Amino acid sequence: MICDTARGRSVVRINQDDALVIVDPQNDFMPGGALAVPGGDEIFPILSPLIRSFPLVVASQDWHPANHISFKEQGGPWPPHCVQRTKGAEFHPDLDQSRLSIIVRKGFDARHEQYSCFDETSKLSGMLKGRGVSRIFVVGVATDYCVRYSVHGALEGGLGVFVLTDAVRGVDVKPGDSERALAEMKAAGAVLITSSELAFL
Ligand code: VGL
Ligand code: ZN
Repeated sequence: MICDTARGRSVVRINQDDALVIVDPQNDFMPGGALAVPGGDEIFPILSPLIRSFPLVVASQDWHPANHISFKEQGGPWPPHCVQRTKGAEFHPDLDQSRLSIIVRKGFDARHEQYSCFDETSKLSGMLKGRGVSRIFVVGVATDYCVRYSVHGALEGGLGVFVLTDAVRGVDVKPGDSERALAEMKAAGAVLITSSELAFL
């Protein structure tokens, strides 16, 4: 990790090979939505300055057909959410979309759950590495599902992965799921930091 010290605290200096990856910042995952993540919308004020500062900004979008296998009426664990072309699937109005360079949709195959935006179908690791990206900084929802699986996918894809712990929120179906997910990401090689530890040129 490239660290240096400014006023006695250690910082990670963001450079041209870094990308911000915003996982599923969609209406249905925010308070009032179909699969609301507690405090999900608290991430947006933290994201705004990051979106303006990172050289490359990527967002993923859960994008399900109405008969997706993860929905309760199909035997899955979740209420219907992020159905293609509905309001709930749209990015939340507090997300600054002006600097989004890549949008990755996932979960569009009715028969397969797809929590990771870095799996073999999305080819996102290869696309980012092809653009010279070596490190990604992950934010978004939900810590214990799509953030978790995306982080593991990106590590497997050979990217350096940082998770900004103040800018992720989880569902916590079981209390502590998000904390456990973060510990597991760290054990797998992700670096857990907060947005206040980032420094921009
Ligand atoms: C997610 C549950 C179902 C997520 C997506 O974005 O974490 N969670 N679909
Ligand atoms: Zn989903």
